[in-house]
Amino acid sequence: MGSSSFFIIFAIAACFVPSILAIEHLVGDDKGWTTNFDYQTWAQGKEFHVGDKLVFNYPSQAHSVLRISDESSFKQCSKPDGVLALTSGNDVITLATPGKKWYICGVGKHCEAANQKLAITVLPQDGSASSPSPNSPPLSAAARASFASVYYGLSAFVVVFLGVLNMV
Ligand SMILES: [Cu+2]
Repeated sequence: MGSSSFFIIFAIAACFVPSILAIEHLVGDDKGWTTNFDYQTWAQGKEFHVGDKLVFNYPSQAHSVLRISDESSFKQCSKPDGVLALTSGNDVITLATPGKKWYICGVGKHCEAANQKLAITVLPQDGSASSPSPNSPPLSAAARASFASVYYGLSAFVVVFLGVLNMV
């Protein structure tokens, strides 16, 4: 019992390790997703990589998150038909592809009148070397790689440990 509960705890812990591979960017930090906040300044100096997550926090009903696919719609705050609105109040978007990404609030005139809009550029997963930034990134490519190897090392350990348990 003692060793199997240890194994379960260890396995659960190993499952959470991949979460440190990607960075979660809390949009607006403690202000969250709201009106009259300068999201362009917020995004400056941050590096967004494929695999990272954007977290939009706001009181549900008060705002929404619309993913906009082109810059002119973003500038005009136009809401193209068929765009999926996220409305949970804790919307997590995983950045799946590199390139420019645009997000606006779809409630009322929050985008037009209160600047509730965010544009970011997503870099490739290991792209920090190809686009050097004067600001040091929060987590370097080397650190990401070492986290990855630690994770795979732990996974291998779990597999071996499971095998030992089966033999007992
Ligand atoms: Cu809003």
